[in-house]
Amino acid sequence: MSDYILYGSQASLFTGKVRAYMNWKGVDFEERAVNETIMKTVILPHVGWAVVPVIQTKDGRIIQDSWDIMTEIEAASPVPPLMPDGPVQRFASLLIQLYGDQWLTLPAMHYRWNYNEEWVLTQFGQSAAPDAPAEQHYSIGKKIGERFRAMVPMLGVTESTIAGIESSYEAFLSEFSAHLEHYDFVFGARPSLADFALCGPLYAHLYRDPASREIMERVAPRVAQWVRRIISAQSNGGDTAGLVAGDVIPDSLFALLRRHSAEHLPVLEATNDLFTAWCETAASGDAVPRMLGTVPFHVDGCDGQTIARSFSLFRLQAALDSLATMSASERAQAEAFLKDINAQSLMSFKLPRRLERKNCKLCLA
Ligand SMILES: N[C@@H](CCC(=O)N[C@@H](CS)C(=O)NCC(=O)O)C(=O)O
Repeated sequence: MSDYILYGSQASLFTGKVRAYMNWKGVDFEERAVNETIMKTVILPHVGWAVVPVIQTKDGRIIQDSWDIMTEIEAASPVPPLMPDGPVQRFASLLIQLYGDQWLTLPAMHYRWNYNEEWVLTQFGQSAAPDAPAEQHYSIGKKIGERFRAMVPMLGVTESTIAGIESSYEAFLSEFSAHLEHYDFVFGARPSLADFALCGPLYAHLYRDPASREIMERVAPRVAQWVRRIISAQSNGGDTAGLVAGDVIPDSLFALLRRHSAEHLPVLEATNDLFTAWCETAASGDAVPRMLGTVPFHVDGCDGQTIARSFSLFRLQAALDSLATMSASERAQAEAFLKDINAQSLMSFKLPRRLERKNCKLCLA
């Protein structure tokens, strides 16, 4: 038996993130495509809702959440490390994880559902019921896909924001491409967390879905090459190639990180205000709602409303925690970096209460 079973699906953003990481890490795992039986016998009883990716360890533990999965595997097999050694690069990695997991989901969902719907529904059907006749795959997939499709307007992808989401995504592609002129990966010559976090949306949706791949290949062929590089990266037990020395954040990353700050920080601040109001009547241990309401957002000249996701604050908390453990000189270096990416407000960003995960649910600590 393998050390890990990865339950996921080819079309899943977060499975794409975890699979690329596990391949690079070289852990012994077997991937199983989630079908109704796995959903009923493994995922629903242990996790509580229909979600992937999930891993099962050799001793039978079930773990959900891509970052928890990575943390588990890092503890069991620390070499080569997923995280950079330098505290500022580690902090920046967690910010980029916030970007990949919680904000690039807008273009990822927009292009999937507005350009690739029929294709992806057939994929869902094939993956969940490979033995069903081919002509049934679309209708099987349609049932599975309905709730994901319903997320698109909730995320704020509407007639009034699509132009901004598309121009921002294309600008992001150009900015990442400019970085990749100098480096093979986000922080240098080998992959680290930031690459795997970007791989979720950029591979599983924006490269793999055919109409989206055409856009990526046309606008930023270098990003498509990076996608192929990250999904096939193998550390062979000891990726010795280096990250940028001196704990420096390459300035070729600033343009895309400034984009993230401009678009996502106001959403995070507004989400934190809703969380603060919710906390007023909540007690320690209470489950935090996945959606706290809706908040305004602005993207390349377009205005919309997006759901305020408590999980975004949880990912932000991980980055703020890493900032909090820095020495004074490291903090000064982090502050200079945050100034460069117009995110200096993060130096004093405070969640009203700590968030933690218990039994796969977000709770008040
Ligand atoms: N925070 C989770 C998010 C996982 C997630 O959103 N997975 C998607 C598929 S890529 C899903 O199953 N969503 C269903 C849901 O969240 O209800 C992680 O990082 O693993």
